[in-house]
Amino acid sequence: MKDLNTRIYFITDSTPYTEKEFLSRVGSALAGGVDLIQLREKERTTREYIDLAQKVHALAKQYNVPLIIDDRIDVALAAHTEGVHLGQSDMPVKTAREILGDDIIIGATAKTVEQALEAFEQGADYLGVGAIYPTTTKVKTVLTSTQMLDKICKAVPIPVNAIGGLNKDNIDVLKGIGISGICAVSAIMKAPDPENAVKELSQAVKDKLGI
Ligand code: TZP
Ligand code: MG
Repeated sequence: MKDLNTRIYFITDSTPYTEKEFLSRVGSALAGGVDLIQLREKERTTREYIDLAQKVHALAKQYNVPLIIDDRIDVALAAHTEGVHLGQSDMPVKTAREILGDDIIIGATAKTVEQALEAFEQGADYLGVGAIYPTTTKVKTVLTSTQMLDKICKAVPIPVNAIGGLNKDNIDVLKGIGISGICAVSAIMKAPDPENAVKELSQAVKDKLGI
């Protein structure tokens, strides 16, 4: 199993920003101390996705933060990023692992214990589970209960992160569940000051969840 810190996992959304503003916000979040970052692009061409991945990777490297690419193993390979995140309709974890080898981080989305076990058995390094709350971020998802999150944490030995509508003021519901961290898009991306938002979120995770 990899030595992977998923405590504050920042997932980006570049849609409302110019590239300059987006990269500035990503840099600010990195300065705030995120542990893991995911570039999540749904509309860009392959070439644009690779180009942005290279730019975000250069930033993330300055902070020694691994960069995960959403959905696309070709983009992850092209930009030499540390990992890839695969949803239930993306390439199967098993296939991605065969192509990418053992060293690249592969994350997977799971909403049931069966999906969690399958992803783990196929070689996933961490799981994202949610949405815990309704989200304003563009995503095809359904709500996942904290009971299911708890069951998934107990079923697999790899890090499990909660995702969906999470912010510093509403994470109490996760208390006592064996998550390794939380994923956040809006709470960081849309904050007036992403650096400060990460610091506050990190403090809340420590105070309220003890992780
Ligand atoms: N998967 C489940 S919810 C979600 C994803 C990608 C979006 C989370 O975004 P936010 O803004 O933190 O609610
Ligand atoms: Mg996906």
